[in-house]
Amino acid sequence: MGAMSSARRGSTRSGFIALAGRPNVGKSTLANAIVGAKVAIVSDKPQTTRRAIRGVATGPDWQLVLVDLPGVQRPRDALTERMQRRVERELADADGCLFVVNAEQGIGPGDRFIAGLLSSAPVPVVIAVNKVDSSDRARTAATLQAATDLDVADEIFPASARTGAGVPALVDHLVSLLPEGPFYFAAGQRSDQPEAVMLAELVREQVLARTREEVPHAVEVEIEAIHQPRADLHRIEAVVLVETDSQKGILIGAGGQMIKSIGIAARRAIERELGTRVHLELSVRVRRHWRTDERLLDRLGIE
Ligand SMILES: Nc1nc2c(ncn2[C@@H]2O[C@H](COP(=O)(O)OP(=O)(O)OP(=O)(O)O)[C@@H](O)[C@H]2O)c(=O)[nH]1
Ligand SMILES: [Mg+2]
Repeated sequence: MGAMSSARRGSTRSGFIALAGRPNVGKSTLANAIVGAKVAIVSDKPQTTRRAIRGVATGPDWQLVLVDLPGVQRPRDALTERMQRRVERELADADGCLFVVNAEQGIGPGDRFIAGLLSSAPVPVVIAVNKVDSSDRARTAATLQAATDLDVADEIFPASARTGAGVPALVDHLVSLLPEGPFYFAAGQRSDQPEAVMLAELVREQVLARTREEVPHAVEVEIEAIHQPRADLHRIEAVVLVETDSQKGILIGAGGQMIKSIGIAARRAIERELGTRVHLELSVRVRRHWRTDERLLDRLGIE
């Protein structure tokens, strides 16, 4: 008995919390806010996240692994089907689910669909009513009530991933849901993504910030080479894949202006990430129907 309680005193909590929610509600922004580092790219376009990304937040005696996931939607092609299957697998394996909704937009059919999926989940569900910074009091109060009426969550927290308001209370509660156990990741590690995928995502983020309509969904980025000729320099070759010649034209832009501005912004983001100077060589290649090419999706790590 005495031995057991002394073992407990030194014990740690750790586990996995999966993020669920419609596209664009701020799941990735919230994961970044909780981790305190950029582990997932963010954009104002829906369907930004394509892979399950583990973001790691570590405290003195706890480790919270957030599984950022694609927004839940109706499956359409091989890409979105893979994304949805991944969401279901990750939810089944997690210790809890953080269901994110939009305070200003309120609870709609898409949120009810997800609540239906989660009502049979064998793990505790917590709702974050996000974006309270862009919602007024009355709207936020109405969304909090509508979230309660979904009758799927044990706890509901108002939060702003953008300002950080409400995030500490949410983290405290999520930590309380974790089972006792050793850390899964080294204390300094923030993400499970391979370096090449993280760098490709930083390029894609700059494409998403500059394109509209169908283009953001048609773009994927692949890193073809990473060389480090000197300690303070990386040379990176990246290819932006698109599906049609007209998308290629849009990405190159008049006089090559568009690809140039994507390249400059992506190079800066990559320099911050790697902490060295970077030479980034970007090219744009048409790869028809990449979203239905199972072998390419495998190679891109979308599984
Ligand atoms: N005002 C405000 N905007 C936010 C907040 N959190 C996220 N956003 C914005 O909402 C948009 C979508 O954010 P993401 O984090 O990419 O959303 P997501 O849920 O991960 O989207 P998918 O990956 O497409 O499912 C971006 O423009 C964010 O800057 C917030 O707390 N307040
Ligand atoms: Mg996302």
